Amino acid sequence: MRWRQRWLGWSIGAIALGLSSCTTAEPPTLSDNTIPLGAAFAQTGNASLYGQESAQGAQVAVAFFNAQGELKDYTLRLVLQDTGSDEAGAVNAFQTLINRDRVVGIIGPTLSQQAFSADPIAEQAGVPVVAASNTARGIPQLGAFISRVSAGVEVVAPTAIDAALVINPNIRRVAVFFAQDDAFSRSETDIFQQAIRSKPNLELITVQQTQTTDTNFQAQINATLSLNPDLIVISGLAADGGNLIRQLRELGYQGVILGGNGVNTVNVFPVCRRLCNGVLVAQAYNPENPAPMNLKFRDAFEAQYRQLPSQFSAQAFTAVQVFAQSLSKLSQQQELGQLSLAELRQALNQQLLQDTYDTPLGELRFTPEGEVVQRYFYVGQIEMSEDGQTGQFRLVRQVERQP
Ligand code: 1QQ
Repeated sequence: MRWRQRWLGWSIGAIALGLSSCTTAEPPTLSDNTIPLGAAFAQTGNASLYGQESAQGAQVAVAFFNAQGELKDYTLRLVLQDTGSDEAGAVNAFQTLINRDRVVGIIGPTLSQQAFSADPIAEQAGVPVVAASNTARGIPQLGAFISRVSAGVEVVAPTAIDAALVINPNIRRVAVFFAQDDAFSRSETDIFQQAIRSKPNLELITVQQTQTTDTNFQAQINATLSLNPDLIVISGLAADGGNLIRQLRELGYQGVILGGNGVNTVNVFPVCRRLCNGVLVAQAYNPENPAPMNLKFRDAFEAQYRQLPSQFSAQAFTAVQVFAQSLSKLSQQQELGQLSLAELRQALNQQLLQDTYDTPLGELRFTPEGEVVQRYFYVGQIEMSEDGQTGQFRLVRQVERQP
């Protein structure tokens, strides 16, 4: 009797062990021949002014590459998680995508300020991240799994200072504003300030600090206008940047205004309206780029949204393209579903860093570190309608970067 009980106990224990090893076993890497690709973009808060444009570009891309049969037996599925506009939201979105949604890679997050917190989590987990809107210095250097298709401030910003001088060769006195609570803005202002100092004819007359949460800039503007600037250079995000532009004009400034990547969205138009008119903006995308993939992208985007795509949509499309084409190449070498998820993520990261891509941004490739190598950059100028209700970026300059 006693033995029998003991045997029963052992068997139950063995069954329990068996069951528990069943429940902890890895689920299949890909179910239903669907490949989940993560997108971590701000859909709420201040940064959603960029994140919504990014999400639109990524959605258009997934539909486009699926329709094209890029992945043959597989379908790409975009899993979008809202990062909100702060670091904690981005960390959460990354954790959910990595552990619950079991994505093969992540596009995002929206802000560089978020990337410095969230990217180390993906790096630790061995999940490839392709940033589509992070332009601060140091993003690709966050790890072997981190790369970007959004060209950095060091290549985009100096072009814009040159353009301002072409438009008005009489510029001498330059004032700089930057949002000191944002990693991208701090990084971009460093580059702008270096570019200004490198021009013998320019004098940097003041550097004013703001916050991305500020709505009133009167004190800094009054201090600046008393110094008679010919050019004001702004590094901030869309809402604060747009308000600053509006208040500069309202307080009587008539000189040239140059904005960085933070004001590179049509979503600043409702903030400064007619007063956005004439602002110069450094850009990494030109909707008129004749690259074949840009024509396809524009068609697909316009069919869905009835407007021209912005840089943030184009860069998000490009990030999806990088993943889709790399997965396609990998699947020609091996059966993707037979790899463990960790192996697939690792192989995908290696593959994507090797290829060259014909994208809406033109031809792209990566350095071994994951920094994007892109050939053309642009300076746009905001052109608003008389009533200030609609606007566009008009191309004023294209610059080819020496390889
Ligand atoms: C960054 C940026 C922002 C202005 C747009 C998302 O470039 O945070 O890196």
